[in-house]
Amino acid sequence: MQALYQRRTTPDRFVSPELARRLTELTRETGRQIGLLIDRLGVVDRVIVGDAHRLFIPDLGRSRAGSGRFRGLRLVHTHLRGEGLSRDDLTDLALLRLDTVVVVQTGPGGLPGEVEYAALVPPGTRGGEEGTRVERVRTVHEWDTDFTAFIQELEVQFGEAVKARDVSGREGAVLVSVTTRDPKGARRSLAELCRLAETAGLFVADQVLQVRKAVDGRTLVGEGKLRDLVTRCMHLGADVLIFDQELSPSQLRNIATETDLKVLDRTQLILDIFSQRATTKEGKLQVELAQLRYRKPRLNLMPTAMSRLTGGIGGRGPGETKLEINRRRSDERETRVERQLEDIARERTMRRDRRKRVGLPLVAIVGYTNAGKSTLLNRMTNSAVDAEDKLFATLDPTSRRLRFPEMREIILTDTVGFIRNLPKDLVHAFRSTLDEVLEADLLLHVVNIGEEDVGEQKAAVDKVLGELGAGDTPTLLVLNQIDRVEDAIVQDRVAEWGGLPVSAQTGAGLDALLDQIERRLFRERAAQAWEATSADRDPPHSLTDRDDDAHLP
Ligand SMILES: Nc1nc2c(ncn2[C@@H]2O[C@H](COP(=O)(O)OP(=O)(O)OP(=O)(O)O)[C@@H](O)[C@H]2O)c(=O)[nH]1
Ligand SMILES: [Mg+2]
Repeated sequence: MQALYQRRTTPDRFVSPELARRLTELTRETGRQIGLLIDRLGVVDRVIVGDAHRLFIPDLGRSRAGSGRFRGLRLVHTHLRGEGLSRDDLTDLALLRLDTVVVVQTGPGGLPGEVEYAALVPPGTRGGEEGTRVERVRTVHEWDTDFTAFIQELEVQFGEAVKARDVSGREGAVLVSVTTRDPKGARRSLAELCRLAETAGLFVADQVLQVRKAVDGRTLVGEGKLRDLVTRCMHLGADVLIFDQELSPSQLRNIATETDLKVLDRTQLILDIFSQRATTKEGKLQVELAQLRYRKPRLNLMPTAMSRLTGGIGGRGPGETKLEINRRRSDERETRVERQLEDIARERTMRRDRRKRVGLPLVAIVGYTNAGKSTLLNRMTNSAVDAEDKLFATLDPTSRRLRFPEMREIILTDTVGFIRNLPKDLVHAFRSTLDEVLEADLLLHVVNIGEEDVGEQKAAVDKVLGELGAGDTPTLLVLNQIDRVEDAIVQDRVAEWGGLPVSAQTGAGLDALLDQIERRLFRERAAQAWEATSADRDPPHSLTDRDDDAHLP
């Protein structure tokens, strides 16, 4: 067996007849399958001895030879009982991206018999089923296909298929969602994941939704699906696999190790977007804190899976975070970032207290990402805050004064958008920013009624508000983007939820909204104050009578 390492085959044969014969002889002697991994030069890279039924390929490490999508290794192995290429063979072919898998039957007297081989082929190839083509040859002696030409042609075909799909040069990703329940909800969530991926600068090559009876604890999707995903990624030139579900550290490691792809989950994707978006010092620190916390339980478990992430999607950090950092350094950094954030939060509190002393009511605009919060702030205060058709366009809160008649004023604050399944670490890290929401006297909850799943979006926002402890803050529901839908739909929504229909874009309905805000903040309060104070027999205290010259940052 050891001597097999010294053997080689000419590069232009899949396997030379002499080598094949040596393998079948040894198989006959030992009663075991024997396999060789052979590189492109025809040199034996590894000898693998299996049992009578199967062969276990050892971990080949993560380095892929050459620049192509193939590993640059082919597997040639023997079968004992006349069975053809097995499911395991095809799995190895796809998961390990082998150049080809060759099975040589051990014939009577230990002579090489019939040969079967399989290779991955680009989609749409004739005779290629599920992206794999299987061929049969009567004996190795008759087999004169030129291997070098064969693999070169395949690589060219793959290259062309990939180029035809992605002209943008962005990193390609395949999105995956696994659900045991309502596929409709999962589909919508997947569509949102698609927008998130594009926002992060990825090219979405494909989306896969799998409905299963139960999710696989080890790799979320089953073995067969995983193989299918790898083949798909290879076909599409995608290097990234993104799951809509949160992956446990061990699932992340298992999938990354088995597929040799960059693997992310929804949380990581959102973190990546935030780290690209963060511009202020506070924003950057908050994202870094969230990343540190997300990675902490994953640091020890997954040196390999994480090292795949250095650079590009999922590997970005706004601060000095490097993925290689060890746990101790990570803890130290976390403490330091927390302290810096506390300092900033203190300043923010002081600013807010000052505003409070001046007596200006705080109104915070909250809502699902891309609902139109910034557009509304701009429209109401005549400002030019960045408002775009992008998820998470706003990260840092912006405050503007808004003046009502009779010298009444408020501070209106635009905040970071929410999303369903908002990562817990992110909510915590953004705590000080979200304090704006907690301190508000009134919330404007903006929903986009043009969205099909506006109900779910609204519920997701209510849920986060509850978690933040702002569930009891007086709230005005703002049904935005009425210019995009039929009147009847607007009427239905109003009947169901109440709220004020507006269009932040056209300005329709804003007068009524302003009137409501004023009523809620001044008239109703004044009335309450009047009741309270008259009970105490004190003269009423006007809420509008404030020091307007007070300095506001
Ligand atoms: N047709 C229409 N489009 C609107 C309206 N309000 C906002 N938009 C558009 O919706 C997109 C998102 O608006 P933004 O104001 O950035 O939304 P946001 O809630 O601040 O989003 P994030 O900060 O990313 O969470 C932009 O392209 C706006 O032009 C509206 O009333 N009608
Ligand atoms: Mg915004």
